[in-house]
Amino acid sequence: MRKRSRPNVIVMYADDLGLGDVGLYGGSACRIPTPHLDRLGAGGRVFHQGYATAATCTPSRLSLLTGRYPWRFERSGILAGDEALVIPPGVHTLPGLLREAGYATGIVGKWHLGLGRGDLDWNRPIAGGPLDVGFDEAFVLAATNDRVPCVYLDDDRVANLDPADPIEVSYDPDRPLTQRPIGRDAPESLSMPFSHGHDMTVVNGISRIGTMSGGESALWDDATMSDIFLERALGFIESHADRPFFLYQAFHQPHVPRVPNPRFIGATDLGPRGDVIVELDWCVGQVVAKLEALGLAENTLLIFSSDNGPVLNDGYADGAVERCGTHRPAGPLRGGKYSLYDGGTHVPFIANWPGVIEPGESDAVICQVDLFASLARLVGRPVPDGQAGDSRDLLDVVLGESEAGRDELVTEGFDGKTALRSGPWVYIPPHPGPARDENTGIELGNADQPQLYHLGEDVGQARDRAADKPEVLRRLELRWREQTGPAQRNTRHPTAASPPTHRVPGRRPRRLPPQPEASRGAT
Ligand code: NG6
Ligand code: CA
Repeated sequence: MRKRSRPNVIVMYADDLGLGDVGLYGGSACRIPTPHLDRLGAGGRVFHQGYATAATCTPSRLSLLTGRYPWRFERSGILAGDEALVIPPGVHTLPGLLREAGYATGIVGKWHLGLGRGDLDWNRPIAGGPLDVGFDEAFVLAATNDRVPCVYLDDDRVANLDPADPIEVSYDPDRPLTQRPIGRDAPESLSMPFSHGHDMTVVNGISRIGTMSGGESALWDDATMSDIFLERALGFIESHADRPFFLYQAFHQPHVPRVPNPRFIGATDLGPRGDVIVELDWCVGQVVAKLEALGLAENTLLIFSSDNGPVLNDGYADGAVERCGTHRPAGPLRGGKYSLYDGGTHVPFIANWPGVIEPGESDAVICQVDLFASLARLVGRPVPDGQAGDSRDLLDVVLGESEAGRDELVTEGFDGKTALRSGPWVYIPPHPGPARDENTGIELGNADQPQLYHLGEDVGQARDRAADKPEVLRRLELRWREQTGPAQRNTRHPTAASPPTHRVPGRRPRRLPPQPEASRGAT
C-alpha cells in the first residue's frame, strides 16, 4: 500500500468508554448503536488487545502524552480541579515532538493534567497548561465535567469570563465557597441527584466535586458541550488543512455527569449513558466527514481509544445501572474503571488511515504509551535521549505490517496500584484495600494473595492459576518487582513548585502507594 510521510494525526480519546460499548467489539450484546466507530474499525485496524496504562483518567493521559508509565511520576493520581500541572518541566511530550516536526498541534476537550505551577489564578492567563507542553492551540475543560470550575479554557484563559465577576475555586472541605447552592444542602436545586460524592457546588442543576464562586458568564452548558468541542475540532482541522496537524480530541463522554444534547435523548434504551455514547459516535462521524470533505482522509492517521474502562454508577443516579439490561460495558472483561482486572485498562483501540492501513484485526498487545515512539518514527523524529522511556515503537503494528506487539505491560488500577501482563499471563500482586469498590460496585482486584490469570484461555479472568502455576507466578512476580520497585517509581525530573495539597472531598490525598507486604524488603 502507498505510504505517505507526515500525515495528519488525530488521537480521539473517549472518557470511560468500555470495550463492550462499541458495536464492533461488543457484538450483539452491545445495545448502543455506534455506526461511525464501527465504520472506522471496518475501514482500519481493530486492536483486540489495546490498553490504556491506567484504569483512571489523569494517569492514562499522562502516559499518552509523555510515553512514560504514570507511576514513575511524583503525582499522577486523579487530580482535583485546581491542582498544578503534573507534567514536570523538562519532560518531552507527544505534541511537543510533533510540533518540532512541523505539525500544528491542538487539543480540544478534556485536559485533567493540572494547570498552573502552584500559583493558579483563574482570572489571569494561566502559565502551566496545554500551551506550555507542546500544544499551539487549546480549547479544554480544566479537569472533568463533574469537577469545578465548570468553565472552558480557550488557550490559556477562561473563555467568556467577565473580569468584574472573578472565579474562585476551593477543594478544601473546610473552606467551601457558598455563593451558589451546595448540592447536599439544597437537593431541590438538583435535576440529577448525586449518589456518592458530587455534592458540592450546583451548576446547571448538577452538583459537582468542589466549590466555586463567580464566573457566571463563563459557565458551560452541559447539554451543548459536545457541539462546542466538535465545532472547535472541526475548525482546527479546517484551519490547518494545508499543513500537517496533530489534533488530540479528548471527548468528555461517557464520563459523568452524562447530559446528552436533546437531539440524542432517547437514542438508546439505556438512558443518558447510552445516549451520550451515541452522541460521541456521531461526533466521530462528523470529524471523518470533515476529513473526507476536505480531501484529507487519505492523509490522516486517526487513532481512537479510551482513557480507562467503563463504569455505570460513578456518582450520579442517572439510571445507568438500572437500564443497562443485557448490555455489557466491559464486554467479556472482568472489572471496569478503577480495576486492576482487564476491564480497567483493556479498551477500544482502532487505527484508521485509508489507503495506507489495510482493513483488518490484530491480536498484538499495544498500549497508548507506545504512541509516542511510534508516532516519532512516523514523522521522522528521534525520541529524545532519556525521554518516553516506556514507549515502544510499534508503528509497524499500528500500520498493520507486523503482529509483534508488546510482550510485557505494566497496568495501573486505582491509587497507583499496579499489575503486570507478560505474554498471555497477568499477575496481580497482593494489594491492600477492598476487593470491591463500595460506590461503583466494581471489583478492584485487591486481595491478600497474589493472583494469576491466563488471558488467552480465560479472557474474563475467572480462574486464578496462582496455585497451579507457581513457576509462572514466581517469574512474573520477579519481573513486576524489577519493573515497579521503589527505584523505578519516582520521576527524577525536578518540579517547579510543590503543588498545593488540597483534599478532594471523599477521597484521601494521593500519596505514593505503600508497597504491598510481599514486596517489602525486596530489591
Ligand atoms: C472520582 C469520582 C468519579 C470520577 C473520577 C475521575 C467521587 C466519589 N468519584 O474521584 O466520579 O470523577 O474521580 O474520573 O468523587 S476520571 O475518568 O477522570 O479518572
Ligand atoms: Ca476516564
